[in-house]
Amino acid sequence: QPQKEPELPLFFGWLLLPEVQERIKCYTMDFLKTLDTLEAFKKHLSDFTGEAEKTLDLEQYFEAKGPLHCTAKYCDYGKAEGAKEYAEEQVVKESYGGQTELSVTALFVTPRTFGARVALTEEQLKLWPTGGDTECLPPTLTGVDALPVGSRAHVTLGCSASVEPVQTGFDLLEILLLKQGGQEGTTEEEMELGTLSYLGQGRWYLALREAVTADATFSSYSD
Ligand code: ACK
Repeated sequence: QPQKEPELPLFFGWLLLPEVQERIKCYTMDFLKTLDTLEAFKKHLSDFTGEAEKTLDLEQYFEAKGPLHCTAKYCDYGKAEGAKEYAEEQVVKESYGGQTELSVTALFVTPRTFGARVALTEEQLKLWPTGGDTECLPPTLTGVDALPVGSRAHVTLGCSASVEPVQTGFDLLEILLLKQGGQEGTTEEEMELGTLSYLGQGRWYLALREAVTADATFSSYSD
């Protein structure tokens, strides 16, 4: 009788502890509320709405999807390339179920997604898959190789209607490329939480003055 292969999850990643999810949701919703009221944001409102609409409720605009987490390896139940190899890595097995602290260093908003940038530690980067930053990128997103490893690490906080959460990582990479390319925010504004920049086409980036920490468990998730 052949041994049944262990089943692979939708993804491996760092899942925020339930009480931490609540805290992060409140914190990030407060940011959306504030952003909504800024004159600078209102000036570029048509990036998000039709020309006719004069108001927007960002909290309604983004829909939360599933538990808050930072994806390490997307496996798609074994259909994604390298899923099995990743699951078999020693460091993955050893780290599985362990608790760690994620450091959120920025929040970003685009017409498609709302996310939190995560700065992975050296330890956490050992769980970042080879090629994780460039996996399944849209062809328009070029130059990602030049960004530091782990640049794509994020927590999806919400997506607009009919947008899939995989988009959040793309939006973050695009923003980081723009910033690296020297396109500083056309608008920069000091907020209580940090420096807010506008990078055109509805892309907003808030570099937090102080990183927000979030306790998480390295584990896997299946729908
Ligand atoms: O917000 P995320 O990181 O983006 O969390 C979800 C999670 O897997 C479950 O869907 C992420 N995801 C989906 N497709 C991919 C992909 N091709 N490469 C990397 N991450 C992906 C999605």
